[in-house]
Amino acid sequence: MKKIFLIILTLTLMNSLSLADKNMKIGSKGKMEDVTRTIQVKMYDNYYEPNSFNIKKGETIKFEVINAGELVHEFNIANAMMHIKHQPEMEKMVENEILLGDKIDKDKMQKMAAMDKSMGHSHSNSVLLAPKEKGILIWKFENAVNIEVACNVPGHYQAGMIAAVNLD
Ligand SMILES: [Cu+2]
Repeated sequence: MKKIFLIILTLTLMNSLSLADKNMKIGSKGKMEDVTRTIQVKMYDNYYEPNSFNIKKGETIKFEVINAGELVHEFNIANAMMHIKHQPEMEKMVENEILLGDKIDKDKMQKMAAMDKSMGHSHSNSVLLAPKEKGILIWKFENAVNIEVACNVPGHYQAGMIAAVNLD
């Protein structure tokens, strides 16, 4: 009897976990004409300035991101689970010498991306910048829950390169 109860409990837990996974919303790529606010962000080694964002649900924000550090950094909007899942892809970019400490080999990136799409690092929720580079990310925060801005360059997330996103 106890065993059956445990099996049911386990199945219920597994089911709610997979549901949670499906319901994890992060918002979506925004359109320029819907932008309600522009936020300037500076990336340093290894932190963001500002290091938290207060955003109203449904807002479309244009992030103007500049890498003011000496290392390559990423500005990625996702939930913690997605950040963790994205990290092996970044490690692979390091292994293939696309992603170097202080630069991105864009020629190699293009060549490798022709064979393996993930090596192109084209994600609508992320910008990857070499030192002194600038990038823009327009994001619509509709349905976004439990998200954070983070850098998935190997070691950076672990070093705390995470900015909180407070939604209300
Ligand atoms: Cu970084």
